[in-house]
Amino acid sequence: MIKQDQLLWIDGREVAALDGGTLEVENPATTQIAFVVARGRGPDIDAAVDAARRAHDHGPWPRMHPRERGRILRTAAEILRSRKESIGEVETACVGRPLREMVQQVGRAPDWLDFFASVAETQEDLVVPASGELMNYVRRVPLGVVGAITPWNHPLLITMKKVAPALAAGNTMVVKPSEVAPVAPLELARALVEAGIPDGVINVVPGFGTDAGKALTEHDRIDRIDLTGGTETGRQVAAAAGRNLIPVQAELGGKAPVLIFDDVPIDIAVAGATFASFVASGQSCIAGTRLLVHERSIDAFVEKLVERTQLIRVGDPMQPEAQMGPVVSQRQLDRILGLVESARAEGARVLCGGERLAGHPFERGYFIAPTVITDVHQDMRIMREEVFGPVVSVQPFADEDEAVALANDADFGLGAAVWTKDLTRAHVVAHRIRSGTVWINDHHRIDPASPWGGFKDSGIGSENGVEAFNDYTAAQSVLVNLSRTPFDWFGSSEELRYS
Ligand code: TXE
Repeated sequence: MIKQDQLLWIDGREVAALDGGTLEVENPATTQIAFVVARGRGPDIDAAVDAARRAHDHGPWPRMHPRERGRILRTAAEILRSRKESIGEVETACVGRPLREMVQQVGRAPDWLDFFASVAETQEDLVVPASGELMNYVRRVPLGVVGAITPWNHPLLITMKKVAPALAAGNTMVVKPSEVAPVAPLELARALVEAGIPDGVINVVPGFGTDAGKALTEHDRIDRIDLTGGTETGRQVAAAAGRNLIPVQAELGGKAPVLIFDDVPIDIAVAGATFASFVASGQSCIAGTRLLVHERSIDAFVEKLVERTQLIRVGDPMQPEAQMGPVVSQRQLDRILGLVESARAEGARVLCGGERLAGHPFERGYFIAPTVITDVHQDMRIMREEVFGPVVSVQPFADEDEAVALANDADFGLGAAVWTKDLTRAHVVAHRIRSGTVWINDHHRIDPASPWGGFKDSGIGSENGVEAFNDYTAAQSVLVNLSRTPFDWFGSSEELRYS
């Protein structure tokens, strides 16, 4: 049973905020308070950075053999797996996503610890062909203290995508999870501490972006900052990183196109589209929000899509039959419905949904009926801005070139999907789309081995995979003089000087 009152994790123990402050986490399905969590501010971030700094500069973690680090990370993975039901309930209580999906996602997240433990254990350093009588070997050393700022939409998984590679590479960390859903990241810290991670290696300080987030981002004693969040937050975090001359990795907003060619049977296309669009009430940076459908099949597609969308069972996310829960907050609800209203005002047609659900069991909670919009054009706000809700638009295209042009006509470039039976077209179109990930006849799939990052305004750098692990290290070049001839640069003998 996970406690309803949660503290900060700093230097290997649970502590209250220095000023005793707390924040309340609301259950979006009931609008009741699910958790009261210690609220960190600048001084708590300072304490966490101090602990992480000490653990990095003087502690055993960065110097530990990678297999020893790997053993601790794998133990934490097993602890988390054994708690997937209870942590899944925490996630549902904080974000409202159906329990059956959250338990599955929480059960998957520990794979990141196993994967990056393996990467660290099998990493080989390089010897490079420097000229002269030199041996030049290159060590990969941890960067130091990594700050991570994480969002509410997949609280444990997104935190894990940063924590697993950073720790495996020997860094220490301060994580500032979202004020909306900080509990599962705190449970991640607990599992790592129980697994035997040294004090100060992992510190988790919930708090608001404007104070704790800003304090971490602008801290002059961190060595890298990672963010998953909105694009505006990304600009602020990247600017602060620039001032401190530290690397930044940012995964930001998206507006994923889903290109559906007319060789795909309508039922399969509609099942793929609803999966792309409505999982997690569309609150995912890679949610398929722009359905681009060949003009020959669009009428049949839209008819079936609306029918299917209206059958999605929205309900109490704790109940196993619920397929969709609420959106996360009043703020998000207002924003989503505001964007739907703007689409109506600009001439779009809302074929289903587009409103808050009323009546039993929706008396409380931020439930929105899944929404399908047509008659859109590229200039509408609904087509340009990230909605982050259960809202999808449908647009026709006449041929491959038009489909690609529409897909690429966005400020974002995180995820995209292509649906076709034509093998060549699938690959060619995927290569023409400016986005970090493209699924063919699928959506949403993610793997610790699979690079994950955004082009354009969707971010900087990439998560997952061996390259992401390397980005948590710096190359240290060690050059060894193998010459037996003595030299004296400032000596009188030409021979000795330039040998
Ligand atoms: O995100 P924020 P919000 C998008 C999505 C959503 C919008 C707003 O479109 O509707 O962003 O969501 C911390 N310095 N995404 O308001 O504010 C904040 O405390 C340092 C896409 O929830 O960006 C939280 O921990 N930190 C996205 C984290 O940033 C700051 C996921 C994200 O919150 C800060 C979430 C600051 N100045 C939202 N301001 C995705 N890519 O999946 C905020 N934070």
